[in-house]
Amino acid sequence: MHCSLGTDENKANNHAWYKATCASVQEHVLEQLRKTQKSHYFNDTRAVHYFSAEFLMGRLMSNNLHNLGLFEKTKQALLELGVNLTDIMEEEPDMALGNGGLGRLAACFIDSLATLDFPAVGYGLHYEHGLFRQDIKNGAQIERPDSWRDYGNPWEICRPESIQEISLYGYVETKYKDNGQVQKEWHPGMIVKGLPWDIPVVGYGGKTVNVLRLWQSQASNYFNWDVFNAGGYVDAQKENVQAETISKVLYPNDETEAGKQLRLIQQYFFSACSLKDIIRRYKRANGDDWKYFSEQVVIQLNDTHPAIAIPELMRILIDRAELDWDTAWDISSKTFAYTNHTLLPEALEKWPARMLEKILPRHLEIIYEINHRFMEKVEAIWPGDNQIKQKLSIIEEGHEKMVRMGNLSVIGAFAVNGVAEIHSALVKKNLFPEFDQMWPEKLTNVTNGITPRRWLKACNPRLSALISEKIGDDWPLHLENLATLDKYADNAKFQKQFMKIKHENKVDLAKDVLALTGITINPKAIFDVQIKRLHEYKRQHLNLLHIMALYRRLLENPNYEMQPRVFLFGAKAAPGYKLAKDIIYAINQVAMRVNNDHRLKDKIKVVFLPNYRVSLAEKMIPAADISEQISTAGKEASGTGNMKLSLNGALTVGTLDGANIEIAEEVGDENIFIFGLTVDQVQQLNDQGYNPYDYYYKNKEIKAVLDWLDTDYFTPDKPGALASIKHSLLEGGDPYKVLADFESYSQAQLKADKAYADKSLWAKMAILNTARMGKFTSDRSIQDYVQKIWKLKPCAVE
Ligand code: GP0
Repeated sequence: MHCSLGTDENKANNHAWYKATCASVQEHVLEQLRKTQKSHYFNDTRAVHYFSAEFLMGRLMSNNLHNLGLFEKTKQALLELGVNLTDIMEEEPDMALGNGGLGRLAACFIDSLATLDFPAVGYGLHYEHGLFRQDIKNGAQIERPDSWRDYGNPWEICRPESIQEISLYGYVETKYKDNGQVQKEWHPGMIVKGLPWDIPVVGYGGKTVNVLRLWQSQASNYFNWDVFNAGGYVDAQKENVQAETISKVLYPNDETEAGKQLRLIQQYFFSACSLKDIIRRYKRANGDDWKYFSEQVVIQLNDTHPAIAIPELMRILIDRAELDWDTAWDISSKTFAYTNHTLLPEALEKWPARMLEKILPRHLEIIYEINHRFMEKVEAIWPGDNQIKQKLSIIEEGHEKMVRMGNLSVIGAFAVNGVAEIHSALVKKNLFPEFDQMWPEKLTNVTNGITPRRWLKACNPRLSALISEKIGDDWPLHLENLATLDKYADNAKFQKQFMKIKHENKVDLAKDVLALTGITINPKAIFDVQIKRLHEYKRQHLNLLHIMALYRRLLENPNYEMQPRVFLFGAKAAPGYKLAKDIIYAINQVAMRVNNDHRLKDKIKVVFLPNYRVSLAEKMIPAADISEQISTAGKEASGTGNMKLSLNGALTVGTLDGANIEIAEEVGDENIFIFGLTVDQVQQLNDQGYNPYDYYYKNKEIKAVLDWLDTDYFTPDKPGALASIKHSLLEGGDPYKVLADFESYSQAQLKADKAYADKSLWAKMAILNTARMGKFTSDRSIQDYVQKIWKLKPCAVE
């Protein structure tokens, strides 16, 4: 505090204490960072470079303290100074540089990479504004800018010595060398500087500290008279993007592509800066010899967002290093691997060829060449089959020519993985079957995971202490050891301890809920939690319809038997996603009515917690009894919240989708409430022609709750304000089969209700969930990547 803030403990507020604590922790972090870099350098290690447009890091203080093994010491030290660590941790803003699952997965992965001592660098964008802050006004979502760096970020280090420059716009000149060979030269119209910020990533145990390197864009004073004279500059100006705007803001769309130029520029900007950074490091060790590049470097593309790195590396190898195409392709295609995160067609990125031509003219040429050569391969396998060519081509011909980044990624990568068994199977079967046929080894699965350091040890200290008391304290590194808890599942004393902790966590959350919303909830009620981005396929509206059905049952029969239940939601909607926002509004309107209806005697409460984010998840997850994982089968690639909740002893009510299937395999069918159509049944229903009206007319309850939405019962001043939901489920065709799954969902909920009434049974089930989640540590995911794809060796750090 004295040395870095120039302030005094007598006048320090919580924020100053927070900053001072960071500064003293950072000393330890940086010492290990230095040792790690030295060790990687001297051992000349192969490293993975995780390219991701998103890293949803959340807060770092608690995580760094736990991983350094300094949490208790720091807590004590501060206590002696009269300061409460938990309070000052609340001063830290979340690093919300991501939308949801994809970005949080990247954060869990770099934690595991450091923990397992693998040489790894995370590469991404240093957004000035992360995911928007969500306020709720009169029930509706309002977006406010997120300003996570307003008071500085004590963890990050600016590295002006490693600035990179990247090019945009302009034109390509064709030249002929003396030997008659063609040489291409890109004359850019604009040059942008990339300034790297390093966030140290502390492995558990505090040995390896890797870095997450995030690029901030800056203007350069470059003005290209060449391009101007050739008429290209005017073009570039027309679409000119101020350099500083490139890293200004994270696109707030989860799983949809806006097709915006700035987004493409963001993708190219961070991919190109990162590649240059990698190549600079490689050359320092290997000079101009490219022979060892793909032995030293593997690049993982987190979705197609950084796929433009493929033609960028090809450009560097051909135009700059002057390698021939085959040599360049051999290097490039041994360097990249690609993770697919979704089958939703609206999330598969495509860029208009015209846009690429304007912004990255040379890259478009290279993409055409990659495609041309690939089409020859296709012709050799399927001679004369134009349909297959059309399907596999990187270029989609239509009234507007599009570049398909998914196809480019599969063609340009040596490995492609889905994120859960079922998802990977569907990637092979439905998304890329011909690619699978061409390269039977290329497509594979790596089931997602979560870091148990953040998602159990740090966020649930009570349960962590109990577990350590029973099975020792190496479970954060060996999560499979949780299986030892199995033998306590029937132990009455352990059940009591386990459920007492759950209760205390619920009491804590109830306080937060009161402070945040003014709603009083009863910690004895079932805490039923659905936390994830708001999306039709995730079906928060199925949950809502069921809540309304329960409400109706209670009104019709005041003696209707059920355990008191608190339904807790946390979800942000993309600002332009109208129906998603309508669903948030509906949840809040139903909440208002239900929470104030004294006839219900608090049997149901509904709470929508505003501004769901990592730090709020850390409070909700330890307090959850029920985990809602209710996506339409086939739509949720994996899910990762499902793993966090189950690990903390919540029971899943879920469909056979994504990683739920593997969770069910682990915990056993008797410890999970599975419902709904399977992937195959959804397919059948679609084939035979799905008609949501069948369910509407057949099931009285469905009809009643849908019709209820049309009235003014929940929106007294505005009749019909909730009608869009009903509309989407009837005239809209109910694309996500909400009505088809309603009855089975309702049954599963009834089962859960009955199970909760049996305290000992519930405790047993909850314990078995925690005990059987070992598979879902991100350490296992990383080991899978290392064995199947990255082929890394750990590198010990002093
Ligand atoms: C998938 F395609 N996911 C996308 C995307 O654009 N954003 C995103 O967050 C998610 C999946 O929906 C997931 O199923 C998955 O677990 C996660 O990526 C990580 O693989 C939601 O948790």
